[in-house]
Amino acid sequence: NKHSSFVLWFTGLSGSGKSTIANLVEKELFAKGVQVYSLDGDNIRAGINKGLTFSAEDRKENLRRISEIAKLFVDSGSVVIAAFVSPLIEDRALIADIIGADDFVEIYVNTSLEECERRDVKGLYKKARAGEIKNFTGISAPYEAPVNPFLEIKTEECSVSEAVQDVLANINQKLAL
Ligand code: GGZ
Repeated sequence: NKHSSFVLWFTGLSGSGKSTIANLVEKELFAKGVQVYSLDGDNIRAGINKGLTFSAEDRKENLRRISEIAKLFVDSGSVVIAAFVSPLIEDRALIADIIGADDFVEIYVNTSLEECERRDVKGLYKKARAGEIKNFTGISAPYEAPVNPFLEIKTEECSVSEAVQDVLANINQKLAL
């Protein structure tokens, strides 16, 4: 099953739903016979990027390394799914530069801070508010929304499966060689 390769890059706040949507997109693509590989915080920050903090400098390095890895997978013919907060416009420009603008497909998972904090799936916002986590995106560190993403998903206005279908429908053309 031949298809073009590129990086689907999900950016958004902690708890915005990036991983949920990304994981389901991966599953759907795999079922279609697409060679797909996911990079996320769990396999990256626990491994190769162990030791990096959430300072602006370390986030940039985190994202730079991830981009280099993503590029290798693209070179090997995979569609790469990457779900990272990646909060700064400047850092996402670096990511696009490393991967190549044509292969960098930016998906903005737009969930309001209020909603992320209301969900607080991992209890991190509560800790951030209490000052137990510093440099927390949205609370004590910035999140800069993409200005012109390939796709924006407003999770407060659609279901998870609608979000997944939206992504799939929009990359269909890109998949064709
Ligand atoms: C933001 C943090 C922080 C701080 C820990 N700020 O919801 P999660 O838990 O699973 O996703 C967040 C994840 C963010 O890691 P990334 O590698 O995606 O960030 S970046 O792209 O900015 O480098 C959250 C958890 O790690 N987490 N501390 N201070 N998110």
